[in-house]
Amino acid sequence: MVHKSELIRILKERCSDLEVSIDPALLETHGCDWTRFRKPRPAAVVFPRSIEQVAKLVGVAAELHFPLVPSGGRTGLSGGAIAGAGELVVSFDRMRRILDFNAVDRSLTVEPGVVTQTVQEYALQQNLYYPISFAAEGSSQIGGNIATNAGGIRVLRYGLTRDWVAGLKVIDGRGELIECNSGLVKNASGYDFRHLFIGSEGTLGLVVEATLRLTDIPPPSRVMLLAVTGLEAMMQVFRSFNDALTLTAFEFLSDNALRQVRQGHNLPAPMDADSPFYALLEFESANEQQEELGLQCFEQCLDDGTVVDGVMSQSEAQAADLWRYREGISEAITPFTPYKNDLSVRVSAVPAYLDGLDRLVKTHYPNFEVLWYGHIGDGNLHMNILKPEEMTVEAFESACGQVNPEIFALTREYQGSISAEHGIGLLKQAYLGYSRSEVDIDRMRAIKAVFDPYKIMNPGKLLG
Ligand code: 2HG
Ligand code: ZN
Repeated sequence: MVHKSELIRILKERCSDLEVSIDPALLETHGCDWTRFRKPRPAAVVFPRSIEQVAKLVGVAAELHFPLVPSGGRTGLSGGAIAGAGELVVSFDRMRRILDFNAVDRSLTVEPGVVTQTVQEYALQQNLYYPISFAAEGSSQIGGNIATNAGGIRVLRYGLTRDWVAGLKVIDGRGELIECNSGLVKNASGYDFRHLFIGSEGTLGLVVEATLRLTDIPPPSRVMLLAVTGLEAMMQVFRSFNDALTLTAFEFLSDNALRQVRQGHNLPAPMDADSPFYALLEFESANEQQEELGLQCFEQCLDDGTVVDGVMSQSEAQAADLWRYREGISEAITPFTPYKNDLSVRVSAVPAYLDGLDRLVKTHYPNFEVLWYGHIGDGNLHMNILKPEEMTVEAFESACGQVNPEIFALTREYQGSISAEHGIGLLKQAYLGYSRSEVDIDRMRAIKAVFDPYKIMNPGKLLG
């Protein structure tokens, strides 16, 4: 690897119109994501403004075998955007244009640095809807969403980012432009590279343009927050609502997660009763019958004892207030440097799996506070362990990591995933073998060699 001063000299010479920064404050902010377990140490940050600039830059990096770390909204939680070993960070902050809207195709073509919420708002202005939604949508960028196949709160109704990408332009590790699918609905002409790049965490190439699908604006919805008596009960509640109505979200949180979110954001108690778990659900309610059905389900749950209390939104503002109890958790616990696991199993396996996890956690972490929340309606559970104030980050990470083999072995027993939606990145890299076989990992390496022969695309992430 050439020295960073030499790299900068070459970049200035060969990519003269490229913005290059070595401002220490910028290296600090742009050299990492939301994870706090690794220190950023990038050589420099570059801000390309066009596909041509990206292609040229990657071409030079390929020649020099100089590692690149793509950087979007930096809201990731697995260290996928950490430049901890002197890499060059490629930020997409200057590629934020909406390039095209096509009303007939119902598609939107954007540069990778466009913020997720901007896409949602633009779609609404066109009387259409972009359904991918999650707490970090106000800062996360589309390129990063694609690189991690972002999920979020409405996956059970609308699927993942993958389902909304109709076309992609990518610069691979040679600096060559790859055009995938051109916005087509049908295309049976062989391997669809688009799906290799989605979820590849920047290890195969850099997303430089995306064509997203849009859909109809959904009917009005209602949000309920319910006090649920246990996990078996949680799944029964899910079943009753899911059978009777069109659910757009079914989330859960543990009692201590509720306590933390209330403290962190100064929120009032949402209801009188206390419960070990709470469900936050959202259902389409286009007419009075559907609302009535929702209330009937609620009463049924009260009768059969699965739910002891609950509230339902009567307006959009109330719905947003209820969502804060769930979406505000991650931010509220950030000061505790939480150790995160992002797990998934099939929905039907959730109660038994969570029960097993809970037992492991109680045995191994009796002195740590462990919070549960997540997208239980699609089988995705977020486990957060809070760092005791007196403990160093290093000692805490190591203590948490010691139990990971047991947690992940249990996950494997259920044929689940050690990363549901946050990606493998740097922090879960050592554990990939719990979700993917050796042969699979070799296959992934072989694919990487095709698109990234010089090993410059986010090295060390995902595959190690
Ligand atoms: C969420 O669902 C995010 O709130 C963050 O995916 C999860 O903080 C986490 O562990
Ligand atoms: Zn999540």
